[in-house]
Amino acid sequence: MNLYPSLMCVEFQNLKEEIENFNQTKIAGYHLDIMDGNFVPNFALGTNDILAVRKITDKKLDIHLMVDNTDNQINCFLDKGADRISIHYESTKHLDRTIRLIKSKGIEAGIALNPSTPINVLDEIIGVLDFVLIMSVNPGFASQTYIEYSTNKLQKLVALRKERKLDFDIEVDGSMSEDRIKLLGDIGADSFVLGTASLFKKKEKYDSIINRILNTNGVNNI
Ligand code: S6P
Ligand code: MG
Repeated sequence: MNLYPSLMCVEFQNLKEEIENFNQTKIAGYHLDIMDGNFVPNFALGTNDILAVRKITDKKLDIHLMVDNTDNQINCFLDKGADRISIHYESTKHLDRTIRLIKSKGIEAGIALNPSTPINVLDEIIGVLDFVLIMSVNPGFASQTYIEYSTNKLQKLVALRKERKLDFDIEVDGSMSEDRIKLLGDIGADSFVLGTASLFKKKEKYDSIINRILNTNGVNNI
């Protein structure tokens, strides 16, 4: 199980301190939401933010691009220290080309799906992907309500992975409470974005929350 706190939810005046704190925990890395004000009705993070975070952690950087016309924008993100980049199915005309370009740089490549986008749009390209990101809220904002049909969508994706004998990682992003992580982890999701639902609205230390999530989900190397 891989946990990625969303840096969009961190108080930015404390960013360095927060990352130094998270660096001591068993998270897999950081989730960075890049928003352009077009693909989603909000702005968040940019290329310099990725560079800055890269300087203060060795953990993975999981970049979630919510920008229009990813084919044209992708070059801005290939040399910033990302370990994983997801691009939205709905954002681009040439998914295959852009996914292969990301992979050619040694970066894990994933496709993110908006809640209403069915998984069958991945039918042809699925074998090329390192991961699929299921959005369980409409992208653009933290602190939203979980969209219930995302659970069924995850079940379909897990079944497809089994049927095709593939091993891509499945990440879920949006309103991931501790209970929901358990439920979705049992179904077969591997990676989870931690935001207000699981981490930032709690008064507890991050380390305790992260250890509890890993423990509850049978990850015993803590
Ligand atoms: C939303 C973004 C997400 C949020 C995350 C926050 O557009 O892609 O990564 O940062 O969902 O978590 P929560 O628990 O507040 O939904
Ligand atoms: Mg995200």
